[in-house]
Amino acid sequence: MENICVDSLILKLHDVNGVKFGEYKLKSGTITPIYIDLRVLVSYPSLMNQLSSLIYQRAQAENLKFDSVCGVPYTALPLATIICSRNELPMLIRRKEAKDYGTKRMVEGVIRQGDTCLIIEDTVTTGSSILETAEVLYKEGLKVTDAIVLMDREQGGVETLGSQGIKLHPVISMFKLLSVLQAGDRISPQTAQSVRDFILDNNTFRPKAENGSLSPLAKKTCTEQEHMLSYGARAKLSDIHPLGSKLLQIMEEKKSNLCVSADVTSCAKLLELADTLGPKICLLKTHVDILEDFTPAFSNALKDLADKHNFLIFEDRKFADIGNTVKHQYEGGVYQISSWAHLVNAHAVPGPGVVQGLRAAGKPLGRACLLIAQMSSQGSLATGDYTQSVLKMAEEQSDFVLGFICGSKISKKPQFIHMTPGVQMQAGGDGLGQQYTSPEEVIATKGSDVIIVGRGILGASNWAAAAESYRKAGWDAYVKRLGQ
Ligand code: 5BU
Repeated sequence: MENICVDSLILKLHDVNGVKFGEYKLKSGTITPIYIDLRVLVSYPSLMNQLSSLIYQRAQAENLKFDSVCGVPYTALPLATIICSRNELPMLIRRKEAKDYGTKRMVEGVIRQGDTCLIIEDTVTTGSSILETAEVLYKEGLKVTDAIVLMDREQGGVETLGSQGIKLHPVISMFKLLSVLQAGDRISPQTAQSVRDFILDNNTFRPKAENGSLSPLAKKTCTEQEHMLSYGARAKLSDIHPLGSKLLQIMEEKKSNLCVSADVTSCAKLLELADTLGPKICLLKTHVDILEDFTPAFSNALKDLADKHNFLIFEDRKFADIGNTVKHQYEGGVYQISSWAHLVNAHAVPGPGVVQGLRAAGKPLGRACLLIAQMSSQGSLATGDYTQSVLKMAEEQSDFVLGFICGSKISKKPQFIHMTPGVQMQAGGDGLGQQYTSPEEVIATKGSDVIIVGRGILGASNWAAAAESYRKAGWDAYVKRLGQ
């Protein structure tokens, strides 16, 4: 199967003006900030071929069963033609107007009653063009169970067609398109946001309240869609913490959502680990107080490795005292944590003062903290209402809190980064309360952003190979989540 990169095709669609931003009037009279016009594709044969392959791959991936293919006239007609020609599939052509002489047929090609026809479309807004084509095919005695659309504007087409018995399979969603164009610096975060708002407010299927705004239920679905933004797009959100932005950029660049928990007891071992695994990770987590031979020189060497391999350092200190005390613990003592750790974490038990104390020492240095909203250990008390209160505390101090330690996504704000410890390829535990979940489950199912792995890697004979398999598993799960 051809290896087609969807992101690069999206950028090409933008290059050829297939996607435009501005103010455009739709058939319905509505002004839209984004206009998708794929009629230009016929002038770009190589792009046309690649997009056709992408559409057909979708049909294969979904294991669709059909006897013929029909493209919605006119733009999808050449796409359907290429697919049928390359894969030797029978095609049907729907006429827009019946001929006023000869056979007066509305559909050209050989029709066998009861056959299933797959519809191909270039862009879907409400799904009405696909329905029109399906009606014509029904009249000829054909069945239509599935349709594939290259670009789904996510304004209710899937739901509308679904309610009529046609399953619509979008190849590129509007949210994916915006996220790639924003990450590629083709559009500003503001433009992307205004298009998202427009799409969400102009969904023909979602119920609207009497005042015309979306119902709370619909809003919930919308913010969930927002969280499906890529790491790169989230890095560019306007009100994200600068360090959160930096971390997300590193993740996107290195294709890594892996944080290694460097739980070793000698400085030399830790530095060796950081140098070996540096290229594979976005974050290195330390427990500085388990080192037997800590010296300030060690922290300088670690900072150099972080610069060399482009990762951030996270000291898993779990501060849990009144603000004044944590400030001293953070910047003073033997370890002077704030001088070398980009990130630290804290329990919310003491109340907001713990963040205030950390902020006093860390903010001038550009640092940030994570709040512990849930723990991976069995019988943890950080659940339910406690977790919700932590979320609230983070929202109120988002100038210094950039995310959470948690088991699954707890905030819908894409600015917050979720990190999950207790990760190993195999489920199970360590006999001392630790409970393990797989990278796939943590990222794709539970919606967290970063996997924190200690013994899963440190216990392997080849650290680099083990780290690579965790990096790949975490990244594959993220790609899967984006495509969902
Ligand atoms: P492991 O070897 O992958 O089990 O190491 C997990 C690391 O994450 C270890 O350093 C713990 O202290 C840390 N951790 C955790 O396991 N669970 C939690 O809820 C928190 C931190 Br918070």
